[in-house]
Amino acid sequence: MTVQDAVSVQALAARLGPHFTLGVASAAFQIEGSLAAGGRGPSGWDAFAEKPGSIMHGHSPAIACDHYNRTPEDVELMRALGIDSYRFSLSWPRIQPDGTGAFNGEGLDFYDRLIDQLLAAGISPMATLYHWDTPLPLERRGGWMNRTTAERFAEYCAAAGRRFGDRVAQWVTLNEPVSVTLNGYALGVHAPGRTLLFDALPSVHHQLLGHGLAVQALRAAGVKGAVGVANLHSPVRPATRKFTDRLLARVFDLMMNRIYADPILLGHYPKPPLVARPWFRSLGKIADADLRNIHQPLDFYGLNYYCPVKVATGPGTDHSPVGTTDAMSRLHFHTAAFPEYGTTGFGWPVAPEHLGILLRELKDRYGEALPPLYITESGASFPEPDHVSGPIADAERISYLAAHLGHALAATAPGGIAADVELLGYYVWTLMDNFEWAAGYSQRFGLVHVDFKTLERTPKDSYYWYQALSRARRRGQATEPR
Ligand code: IFM
Repeated sequence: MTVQDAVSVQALAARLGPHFTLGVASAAFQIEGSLAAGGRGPSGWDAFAEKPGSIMHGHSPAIACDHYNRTPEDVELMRALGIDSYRFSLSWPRIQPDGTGAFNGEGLDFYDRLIDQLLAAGISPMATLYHWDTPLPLERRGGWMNRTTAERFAEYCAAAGRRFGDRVAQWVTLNEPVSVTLNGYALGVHAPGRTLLFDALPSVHHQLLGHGLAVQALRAAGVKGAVGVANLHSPVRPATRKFTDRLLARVFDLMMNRIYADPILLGHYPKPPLVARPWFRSLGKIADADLRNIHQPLDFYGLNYYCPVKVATGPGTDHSPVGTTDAMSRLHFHTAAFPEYGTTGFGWPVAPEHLGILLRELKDRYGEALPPLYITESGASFPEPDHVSGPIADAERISYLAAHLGHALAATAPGGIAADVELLGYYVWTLMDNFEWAAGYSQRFGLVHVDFKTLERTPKDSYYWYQALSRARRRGQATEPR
């Protein structure tokens, strides 16, 4: 760690309240491997990943980080890291292989062990119920395009609540429904690989309904923990002041952010600008009863933030290494670069100040309806070698994390631009390098390097930086006058 990093650690630690949660986040499909072991059923992602050309370099998720077999080692890495909380996801097809009917004892046992190991290590479990691995039999029946998936999801959540509800501190129903709809059903770059464009909108409504039914199912199961959701929010900016750029930016903001947050927090869908209404036709007429189900009181709101998005008129290319699809070229708009910012390995702009601005925007939009908030994901990939013989000097990641956490704290501190937002914690995406969906193993987001040949874990400098932050905070608390 450089002198500068050590200074940033002390400065940041001094600004963390005594109850502020520091955590790391992950997802089952990205780390577990053992896809056919322990009675797990296949998911839509298993099938998608087998299709030639769907995953960069033909990488396979079959082993990933082998976390299923290396859980104690990974929990020990987290204990030594000094985090308060670990956000992981339960794999639906590991718990209920067909997505309906019988539950899989071995799958339930696996998560029992994980949760117990976390608690023994002094780490509080935050469990996400859905991080994109829909059981394949349900995906074959239309997945989230089929309304009954929402009901199946709530049944599985009830079972998870009954089994783990005595020990899980926070429950996240869905992770980033926007990524599922946009990448999976609209553009086809993620599972299930459908290219429905605006006709994918029913998958929004059914996921939201699944969320609302799951919240009720968890509470009916008597879970002790807090219940929330994790939405990806990307502040949207028009490429120019031109009327069409501004109009399309409004439409994109609606598709990216508001169509998920508004029904959950306000109980209604946002109204598209008049000229764009035909694009939203496939959402259909929404029953009031559905909106009531979706609009459940939440204990917290999970915010995943990576970068802002710039929108420009006309079809074009996107800026991720996953590439452009034919579907994108049929749209009336495209995302454009932010030349003023540096970029991550994914080509995403590094714009930490937008996190503060976003927190302000959320409070302006939702006011009292915005629950206390966790940043449930924040992190960056940078090009790093596949094989290492010692810690990686990942200064860019340290400065990314320090800047994002710093901006979030500054914005929510007294006198900050979002001082009225109650910020409860920050989860780094992610503990260790893992299977980054369609980008395979090409994007390394971890605090810990994983050699995907040997599966050896090597903490990076950023791991030691986050560890120092956690320790400095604890030291500060110990000397704080009561
Ligand atoms: O890896 C993903 C994660 O699964 C969901 N949020 C964004 C991350 C980085 O792309």
